[in-house]
Parts: sequence; C-alpha cells; structure tokens
Amino acid sequence: MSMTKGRRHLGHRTVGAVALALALVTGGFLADTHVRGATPVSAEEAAQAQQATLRELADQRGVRMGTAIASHHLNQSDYARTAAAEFNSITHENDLKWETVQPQQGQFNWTNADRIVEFAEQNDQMIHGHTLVWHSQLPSWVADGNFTPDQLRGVMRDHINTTMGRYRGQIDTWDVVNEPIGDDARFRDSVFHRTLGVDFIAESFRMARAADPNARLFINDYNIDGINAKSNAYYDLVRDLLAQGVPIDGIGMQGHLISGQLPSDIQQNIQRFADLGLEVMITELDIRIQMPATQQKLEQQARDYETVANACYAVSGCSGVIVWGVTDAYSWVPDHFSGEGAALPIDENYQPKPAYWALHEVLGGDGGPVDPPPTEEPTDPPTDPPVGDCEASYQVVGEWNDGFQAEVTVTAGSNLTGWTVTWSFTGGEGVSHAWNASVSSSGSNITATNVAHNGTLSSGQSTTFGFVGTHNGTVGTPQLTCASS
Ligand code: 9MR
Repeated sequence: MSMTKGRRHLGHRTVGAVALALALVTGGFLADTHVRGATPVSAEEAAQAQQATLRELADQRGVRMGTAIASHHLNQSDYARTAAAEFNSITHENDLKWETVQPQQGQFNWTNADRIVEFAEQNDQMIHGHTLVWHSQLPSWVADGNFTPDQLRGVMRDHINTTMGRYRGQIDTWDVVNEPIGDDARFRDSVFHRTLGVDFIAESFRMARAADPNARLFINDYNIDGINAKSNAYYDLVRDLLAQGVPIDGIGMQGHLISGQLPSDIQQNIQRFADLGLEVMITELDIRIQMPATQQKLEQQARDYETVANACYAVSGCSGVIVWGVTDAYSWVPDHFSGEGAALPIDENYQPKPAYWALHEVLGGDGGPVDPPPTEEPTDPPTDPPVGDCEASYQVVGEWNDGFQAEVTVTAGSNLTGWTVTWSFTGGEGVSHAWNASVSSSGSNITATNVAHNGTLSSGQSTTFGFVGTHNGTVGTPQLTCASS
C-alpha cells in the first residue's frame, strides 16, 4: 500500500464531507479542522466517517494502536479527547517509573500512575506498563545503593510485586526490563548489572511472572528496530533466556527514529524475533525531522510511519504500534535533540499530519483527505543511477566514548551477483564487528564483501550493511570504492 495511492484526489469523497463528518461524529481533534468547501453530510457519510479514527480501525483489525500519556496533561480537553478517541492502548510516559512510584524505599506514591490507569479504564483502553527494572529514572536510593546481591533481589522483588500487584488485571503487558544493552552491544553498567551480573534480567522476569502470572512480559529497547549489532545482541540474549525457560513473552522495539534514515530491514528484524515465538511490539514510535517542518519533510515522515506500521502489521507475531505521545506539543524530542522535532502523527494543534493519514491507511482506512495543493518547495533533484558496477555511501549513525556505529548502503549500477566495498580509515578508526557483510581489515584498509543473502542486486537496487567500530577521538567519513566481485 503506497502513500501516493493513499493521497486521494477529489472524486472519492470530498475533503469537506469527511472532515465535517468526522468533526460532527467524533468530537475528536478534527473538530478544529478547517473544512474546505463543506457540504451537507449524509447519514451514510457520517456513519462511514465515524469508523475512521485510528482507534476504531485498529480495533477492527484486532491490533494495538497506542500512545504514551502524561497525567498532568489530562485536564486539557483536546489532549484527553484525542488520547481517548484515537488510541486503544495507553502507556504511562513517565508516571509509572520507579523514581515516581517509589521515590524512597517503602514509600509508594500512586497518584499519577492511578490517574492514567483510571483514564484508560474509563475509556476502555489497554495499558502497556512502562517500566519496572531500568537503570534510568531510578531513585538514588536504588541507583547508588550499596546492596548485597540478596538485598538488591529483595528491593527488586518488592518493587515488582507491589507495582504489578496493584494493577493486576488492569495492566496485562509490561516492560519488565528496559534498555539493559548499550549501543555498543554490551550490557550496560547499572546497579542491577554490577550487583547481580547479567542474571538480573532472568531474575526480573521470574519475579514478574510470580507477581502476575497472567501478564505478558517484555524486554524493551531503542536502536533495535533493524538488524544491527545491538539487535543481534538482543537476539542472542532472548534466545538464550527462552532456552533456559525464563518467562519472557515479548520484545519491545521502541522506534525512536529519524525521518529518511530508517533501517531497511525492520520487517525482517521483527520476523526473526517473532520466529522465536515472541510477541513483538513497536513500543515508543516517533520519527523526528529537522525543523522547520516542510510539506515535503512531512510527506517523507508519512512514508516512514507507513514503513514501520506495515513492517509490524505484516508479521503475525507483531501485535501493534504505540506512538510516544499524543501531540507534537508535548513530545520529548525537541528537548533532547536540538533542532529536531515534529516527530508524532498529530501536530501541536491536534491536527492530523500526513503521518496520521499514513497510519490510517495502513490500518485499512481511506488514507484521509486529498493531497494538499502542490507546493512551490524545491524538490530534491533525481538521483543519477550509479556509473559503473556499484556505488557505496557511508553514514555514521551513532557515536560514543570509544566506539561508533556506521551503515554503508551499496547501490548497484548494473546487475550484480556479488560486491566488494573498500576504504581506508584516516583517523585511527577500526571495525570491531559487522552485520550483513563480511568485513576484514589490514591496518587501516578495510574490505567488505556481500554475504549470501545480499550479493545479488539488480541495477538500481540497494542493500545496507553495518558495523560497530572503535575510534580514538576522530570519527571521519572515508572515501569508498565499490566493485562487483
Ligand atoms: O518521554 C520520556 C521523557 O519525558 C523523559 O524525560 C525521559 C527521561 O529518560 O524518558 C522519556 O521516555 C523514554 C522511555 O521511558 C524509555 N525509552 C526512551 C524514551 C525517550 O527518552
């Protein structure tokens, strides 16, 4: 299903009729939509439109279409109305985290968490519980605690039992362990890992199963949406946990993504975890763009939302998508990524963006009103096909103290049955481990060749491989050479 197909032109139903019908019947955010050329709405049109919220489409398909919310916004009517009308699942963005729920040992504060659970119950919504054992937003009495292993187990068990116990029967999926692996694909340092070693993960899941035997238990992280070193580490971890009989039911791929830079293998990645017998969820989707947002960037973002949602809904083990906020007005993105924003499907005035209509169409809706009129914005010049066998482009996608992650996209200029990309690092960088290519080094000279599944490319087709590298201060962009092999 493509966005261009979904961007309907007049002749289907008029924009005015759809928007007005939606405004009349849902009382949702479209109530403020500018209705162009509004015409009287027939009962039939109103009835059709009434089925058109994301929530209703998701319910019809039996999938999750959720959002994260903050209790302190729920007294704003636009916010609460949109959260209730558009989503069938709610997650506490911050109000269920350890520092909020148990800021001091044994002192539990449920005010904000309860408020959200009550909201979800009033609106007949599912709740995805976020989160129990996480190194971040952890009160200092735990994070800096000097516990023996048994003491820490006691602290974890108490927190898990009390929190899951309070919402037993109300919250039936939980992020039990959040973000235990870093971007370098190694286990993160935390009080849990320091004190209990990697077993803290298995122990957390066993405690959670005991606390609520009916809840489905997830591990959750970011940058594991495509196939890369970190998601490979997760694959090995959950496969081993399952083999040991650890009660883990699902994996959450958070989906904090950059528009135009999505991994190309999201569906393949979801599928391999589903093939392990796990439920997969996209738990925190947002796709940020460089501000200011233009129509062209919003259309690209819509294609990105479509890609992610399609990748999930195409895999039977993927139960749904949760977006990380109701409106761009309160997204975490601008506070954390300077110059970036507009990452959600609904804008700061509660208006649907192209990304909203992309989700709508993926869920089986009509994809919304007509295209906006063509804009005068410059379009990117068409990219020339590669001259010669192939071309390769290089992108650094993450960087930390002594490491970095990069992706290389190979585009064929003619039909290929194998390819080799070579480059030289000039700043002392090295490759430590790679995926989707076989990589060898000789000093600073690197040679990457295809693996079995991505050597055959027809002219114009692309494939991407990646690696985690080391550096001593400089992460450059080398010149690449690509040839058939
Ligand atoms: O959206 C949350 C933001 O309001 C908080 O300031 C931030 C603090 O770490 O956490 C954000 O939510 C995070 C989530 O709990 C776990 N995955 C990454 C999310 C974005 O940082």
